[in-house]
Amino acid sequence: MRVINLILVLCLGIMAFGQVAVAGSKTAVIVVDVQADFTTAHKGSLAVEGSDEAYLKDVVKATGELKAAGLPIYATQDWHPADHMSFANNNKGSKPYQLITLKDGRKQVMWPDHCVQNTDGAKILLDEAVFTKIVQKGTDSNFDSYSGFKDDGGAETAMNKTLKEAGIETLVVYGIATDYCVKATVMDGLAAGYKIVVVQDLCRGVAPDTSKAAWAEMEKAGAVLWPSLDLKKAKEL
Ligand code: VGL
Ligand code: ZN
Repeated sequence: MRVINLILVLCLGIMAFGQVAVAGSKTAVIVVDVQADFTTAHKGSLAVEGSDEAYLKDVVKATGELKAAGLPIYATQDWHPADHMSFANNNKGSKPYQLITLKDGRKQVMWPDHCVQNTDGAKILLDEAVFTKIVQKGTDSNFDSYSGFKDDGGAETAMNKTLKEAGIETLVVYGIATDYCVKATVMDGLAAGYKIVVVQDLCRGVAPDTSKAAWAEMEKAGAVLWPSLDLKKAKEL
């Protein structure tokens, strides 16, 4: 073989390897439940401390930067029917934020009515054009679903199938609430085999003690906690 041909073959080989290397390291972002009812900025019914305009601005900015870096962006959306079992109003004698025991023995926190389907409170507070897909959860009146992957009855959302079909192996996760939906989504994502980075300053929690415990639980299960977004590192995941 002439030297020039050999060089050509080598170059093509290196280019092909480069393609494979890029395609093999697929990372996606999941923005968890950044919805009006969870924010103080929108006077939400279940407003989480510190979910003000400045927080939303940071989330929008970070999400835009990650998208510009080529990462597909997914969202979860809490999307309850009005008769949902997690609402204190639908459980006689219960009060919001109270922990009750259900008839089948499961524990369930009672919540104010929130994220009712097709209401302003359920709206995601980012331009929906940024998302490759929005995965709705908590749609079954009989089961809560903090996790974006499956509800408390074990029914899977579209999340795992969608990510698998897209060849996603690594997830960057942030949103609301640290101690409920962020934690549950991260734990189920790890169990499903994804490598997960959680960006702490882009998360807000319902309560400080449960949020602190949630960070420890996620880290123990294998999640990597980043205090803030490092765009350069995110591109290299
Ligand atoms: C959530 C409570 C009830 C959350 C959803 O997004 O963390 N918390 N439903
Ligand atoms: Zn909910």
